[in-house]
Amino acid sequence: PFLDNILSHETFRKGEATVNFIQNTKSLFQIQESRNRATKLVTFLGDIVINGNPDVKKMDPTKKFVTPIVPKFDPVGSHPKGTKQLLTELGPDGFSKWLKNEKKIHYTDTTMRDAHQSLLATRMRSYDMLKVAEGYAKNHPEIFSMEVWGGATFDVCLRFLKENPWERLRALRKAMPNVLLQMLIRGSNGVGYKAYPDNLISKFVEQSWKNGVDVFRIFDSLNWMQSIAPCIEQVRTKTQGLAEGSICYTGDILDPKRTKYNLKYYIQLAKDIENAGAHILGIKDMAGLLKPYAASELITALKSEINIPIHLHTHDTSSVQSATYAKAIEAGVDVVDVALAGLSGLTSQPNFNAIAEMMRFHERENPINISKLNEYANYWEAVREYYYVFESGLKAGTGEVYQHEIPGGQYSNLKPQAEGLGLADRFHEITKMYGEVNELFGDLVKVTPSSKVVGDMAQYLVSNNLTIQDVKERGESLSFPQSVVSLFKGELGQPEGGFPKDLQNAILKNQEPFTNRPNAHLEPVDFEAEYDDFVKVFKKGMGRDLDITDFLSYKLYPKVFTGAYNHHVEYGNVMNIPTENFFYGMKPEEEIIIELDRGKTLLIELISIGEPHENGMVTVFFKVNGQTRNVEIQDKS
Ligand code: 3PY
Ligand code: ZN
Repeated sequence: PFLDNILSHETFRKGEATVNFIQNTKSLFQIQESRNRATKLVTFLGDIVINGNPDVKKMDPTKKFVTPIVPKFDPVGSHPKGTKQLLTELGPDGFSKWLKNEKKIHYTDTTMRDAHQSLLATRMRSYDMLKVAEGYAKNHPEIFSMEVWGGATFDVCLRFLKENPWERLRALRKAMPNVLLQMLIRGSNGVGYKAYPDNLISKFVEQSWKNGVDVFRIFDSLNWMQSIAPCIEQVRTKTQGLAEGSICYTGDILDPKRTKYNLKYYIQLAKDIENAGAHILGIKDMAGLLKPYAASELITALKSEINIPIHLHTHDTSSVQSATYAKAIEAGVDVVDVALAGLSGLTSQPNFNAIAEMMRFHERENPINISKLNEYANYWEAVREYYYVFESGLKAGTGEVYQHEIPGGQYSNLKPQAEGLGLADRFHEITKMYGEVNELFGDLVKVTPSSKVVGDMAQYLVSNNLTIQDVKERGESLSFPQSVVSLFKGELGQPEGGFPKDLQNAILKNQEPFTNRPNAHLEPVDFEAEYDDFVKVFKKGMGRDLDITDFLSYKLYPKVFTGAYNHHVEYGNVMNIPTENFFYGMKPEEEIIIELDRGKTLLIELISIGEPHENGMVTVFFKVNGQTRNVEIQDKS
């Protein structure tokens, strides 16, 4: 094994080992640990070969993949200076002023967060991001920010991908030290679906900054300032990053009949956000409802009413959102969110490559190397195929979005959820019901987590063959989904105009709602005592020291964290397994390379699969760095 460690070491393989190579390379001596890690990984692969990945419900055995081509970059030279260095130089307030004075249009690239959240049910693995992160940051230092973290990615990393989201963040930070890294945070709901204690969110913000986040896009799912303002304050006091307080856009300001969310409402909210100390105003059009001419009005009005730069986010569900960007850019918006072509459009963001082309020769052009940008788009197009089982099936833009108002990030999740409930062929009934439930609830802002509640209610009604009329007539006798009860109790905060009273009484039965901050009802976390207990319980199986970020994952998602931990104990760190093999296993005689640590790789070959034994166990034969390694796998079929 010692020789094996030497022979497989990158330095040795490249012929770069000098006299002191053995003496200076500690990892060569970690024989037992490497062996254990290798055994765990082949056990994982063996399990996928025999039982499949539990996250993959239905696959196409004839599916073929092409190898994604990583665009060329200089691996040795340093990263050109970018917005990250500018933030360090100017500080957050100075940076905000600089951005406001910029004439050029700026771009946030959402490929590594919202794009795959909205097209592929958030399943993009770090492996595929890290292959291109360094090169992308070196080739495109003019990008304003990379949205890489937060939203649903935190939960999905742990729950389905069995990755540590903090490890992803740190790795991306290292690969992209020159551009701002951005995250999405749901105000008091953090990266979860409910309110958390203030001191937990505060610690989470601080650690997010320490581990790599620069731009915090902060929103509340009901546009409630009492959830947005404390989070802006936490970013201002605990970090040197940028607080991007955000309006969630819903409805249609051009429709004279929809008076609740009108231009006046948004201007007031923007002023409140500016007054709360935001460095940037975000406009988060999560469902893609901001039509081009509405964008002209909204951005023009906001530009004259507030003094901080404006950052616009949309989803192209209807397919007209590039026109929205054109109008917003004319009206003076400072930054727009785009996704690389291969992962753009429909429920994702508008196409970066096409928008960059659209802006060529315009007075606000921000020159970008478009041919290189196209190479990256092609990379993502090929990578996307690995995730075909998570596609939502939407093939063309839909005008129905203006009726149901489903956020892009929810749309791609609603379909598998409906399938899980046996309602696949009633999907359009669900989307229609979603719009009707929204009306019943008094026209809410719908974005995580309020959107999930509306979705839960729509699915509940459709699956029980109930109508809105049934709820109105005999709501008292129905037992509503837990998330609906919690919303009407005030656990996600207060909506504009309050909840419809009769409905609230019918849903809550005898429970009393509250109208102050949900956090006021939550005990603060006792970090000192709880952290020590956490370490005692979880340290043993991790094979590394635990830190505060692990504890935060645990506090935000106790069950999900525990599941990921158990997976880690059994299979080790699966982050570096190639995506094709992670989801679909290996074929006999296939050889793959997995990097354990920098410079330490495993060459794994699947030799053959044995016949099942009587006890249901199957022997899977592998070769690891040339040596035979067999694992016994329980056949769960
Ligand atoms: C999230 O909260 O995850 C969103 O992307 C909302 O649009
Ligand atoms: Zn979004």
